[in-house]
Amino acid sequence: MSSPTLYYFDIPGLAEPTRLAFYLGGIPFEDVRFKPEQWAEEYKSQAPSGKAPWLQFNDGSYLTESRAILMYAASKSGMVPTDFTQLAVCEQAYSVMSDAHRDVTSIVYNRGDKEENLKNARERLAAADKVIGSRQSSEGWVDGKGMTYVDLAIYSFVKMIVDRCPDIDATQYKRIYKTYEAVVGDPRVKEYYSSKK
Ligand SMILES: N[C@@H](CCC(=O)N[C@@H](CS)C(=O)NCC(=O)O)C(=O)O
Repeated sequence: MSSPTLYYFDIPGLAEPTRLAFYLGGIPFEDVRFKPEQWAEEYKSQAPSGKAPWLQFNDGSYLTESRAILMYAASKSGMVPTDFTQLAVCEQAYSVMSDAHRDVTSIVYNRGDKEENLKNARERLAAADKVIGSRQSSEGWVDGKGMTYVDLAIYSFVKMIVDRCPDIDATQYKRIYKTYEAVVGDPRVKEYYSSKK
C-alpha cells in the first residue's frame, strides 16, 4: 500500500506525535501542512470530522482523531506496548495528560477565565506529574521500559507549554518534564528536527 497522507496545520499541535512516530519507525507518509487561512477555504470541507488532524489512505479510507492516528503510526513503528499492563500504564498517562491539556489549551487560545484556567491547569499538571512519575524509568520513559507513543504525546504537550504558555513553568512538573527532555535528547528526534531546518 502506498504512503498515507497526514493533514494538519503547520504547527506541532496534535499531529507532532504522529509525525515523530512515523519518522522514528521509518514509515513513509505525506506530511501536508496548511495555514489557518487555507483551513476554512480548502481543507475543512475535506476533513472527515470537520477537524484536523486526519490520516488519508489511498483507497479512500481514513483515520481521524489525533489519539487514534497516533496509535496507528506508533503501532506501525513498534511504539505501542504489546503487554496489556504496559499499555494500560501508557493509557493512564495519556488520560491524565489530556485533562491538563484541555486547561492549557484554553489558556493558549484565550478561552474562558484565564485565572481559573491557570488554577485548573496547575492542579491537573500536578496530578498528571504524580501519576506519570509512579512508573517512569530513570531515563524518563512513562511505561518504565522505553520510548512509546505516550512519551511522544507528552513531549508535544510540554512543548506547547514551553512555546506558548509562559504563565506556566513546565520545569516545575519534574516527571513530565523529564519525559519531555528524554524525547528532546533522543538522537533520532534530534535528527528529525535537523532534517526539517
Ligand atoms: N478530538 C480531536 C480534536 C481536533 C481539533 O480540535 N483540531 C483543531 C486543531 S488543534 C481544529 O481542527 N480546529 C479547526 C476547527 O475547529 O475548525 C483530535 O484529537 O483530533
